[in-house]
Amino acid sequence: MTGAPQADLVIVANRLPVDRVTQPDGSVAWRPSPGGLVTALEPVLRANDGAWIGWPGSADDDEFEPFVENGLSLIPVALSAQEVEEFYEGFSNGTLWPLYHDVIAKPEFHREWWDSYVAVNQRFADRAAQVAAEGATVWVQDYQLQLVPQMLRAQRPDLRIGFYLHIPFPPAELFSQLPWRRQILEGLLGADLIGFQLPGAAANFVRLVRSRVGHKTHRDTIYLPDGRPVKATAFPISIDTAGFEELARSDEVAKRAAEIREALGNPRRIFLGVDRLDYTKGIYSRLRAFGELVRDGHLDVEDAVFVQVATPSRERVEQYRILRDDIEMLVGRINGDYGKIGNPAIHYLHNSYPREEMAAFYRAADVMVVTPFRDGMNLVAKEYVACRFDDDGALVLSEFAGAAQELRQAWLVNPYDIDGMKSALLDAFAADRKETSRRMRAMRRTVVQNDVAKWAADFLRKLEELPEQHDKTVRQ
Ligand code: GDG
Repeated sequence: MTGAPQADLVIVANRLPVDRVTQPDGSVAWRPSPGGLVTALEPVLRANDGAWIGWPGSADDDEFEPFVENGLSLIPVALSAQEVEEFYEGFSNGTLWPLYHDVIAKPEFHREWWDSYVAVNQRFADRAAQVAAEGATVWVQDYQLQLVPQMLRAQRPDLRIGFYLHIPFPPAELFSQLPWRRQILEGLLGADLIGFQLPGAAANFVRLVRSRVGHKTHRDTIYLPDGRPVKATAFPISIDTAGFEELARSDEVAKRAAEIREALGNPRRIFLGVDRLDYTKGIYSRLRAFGELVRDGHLDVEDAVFVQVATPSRERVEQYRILRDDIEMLVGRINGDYGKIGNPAIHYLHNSYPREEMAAFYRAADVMVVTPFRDGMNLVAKEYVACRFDDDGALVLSEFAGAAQELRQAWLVNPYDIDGMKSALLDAFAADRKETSRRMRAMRRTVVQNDVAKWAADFLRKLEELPEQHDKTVRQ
């Protein structure tokens, strides 16, 4: 393939870590879309002649040649408009996303979507096979690309292949609904190491492989008939803790946080929610709980405001449109019924913001409310903790977020229990500084010690440590 470098470390992800922007003069430029993953992987990619394969994010682009942006070697994979609809919005976000998140919304099963998923996974695998140097390490990311490990191994048995699932892996009772369950399990088994957020997800996977595919397993190891072992292990993801703290400590963010508090009328307590507008995140229920506290006189809109940042997401998928309407109707009702001039109960922002503004929100907020029905990890909870260098601030956290397994000192809630959420919100509202500090200090220790760089290093070390099996592999 023209222009493709040979890389010793290849990241394969649905999205490239850049967005394509068209300049006023019509020329194309790339704007970095920094996320935790790229921050964590940048140093290892640079140290290993690394490359990142992904979709640039707009449909029907011509196939771009590989390019170097900010020292990172980026390799675009193009999707047609139909593939965006069938592979991305369809199978990835209309089938797998709801199925893997406890069927909160009903997954749709369409054979054309599956066909598109197979075709796009094959394209990513082919590209990785061309780019990876002899004996290289390839790390495939997330639910959109679960067939890539097997497709890649079929072409390149010399590679070390890792896979990481950012979302939950469901129990057998749910996963088994999937008409293509066996193909997905076999797709993943092409990897040497499969990483999950939580031990329970890894256990779900191992159990399914044993019962559905019939391979022998022992603890976190699966033995394939050709003798190749596959490990399924938990690696809870994290954030760039030091980066967030540094941002939160800056004078600009301090000033902006004070401006936000002022603009909200300097209430006693600011509640904050920050989520992609997604039905897994429990936004509707949390706002309902808050609205009832105001209705019943437990909270007064002059003392307490709720700021909900709902970042636009998957807006062409119908369930997301319905959710947006429902939430906006609820916000309108609560503000209409209980707001006063200059004091709405809820400030609802359907928008996305720069990182600095997010840090200012985290600094300004007294009570962070994170109440997903199901979430692989939830980075927002960890980002809030990272920004609270003052050891203050309360976190209300769903026990169904992966983060709840580490952030035990949060006010843990069951998001299906509205009354339980109401009392947790009130407790967090009323908690004194001694109590919030005790809890926050403990959570900060966890997030400082376990950042995203450690997550990436742990995964890659484990992948490198696995015994060299490739030369023993009998190709069938
Ligand atoms: C998936 C899994 C898992 C949000 N709005 C803005 C903005 N954000 C940033 C947050 C945070 C990220 O987006 C969201 O991450 P989450 O972890 O909360 O949720 P998902 O998007 O569902 O992520 C999840 C994660 O993958 C990683 O493995 O934790 O369970 O579902 O970083 O800060 N960032 C900016 N402006 C916004 O308006 N700059």
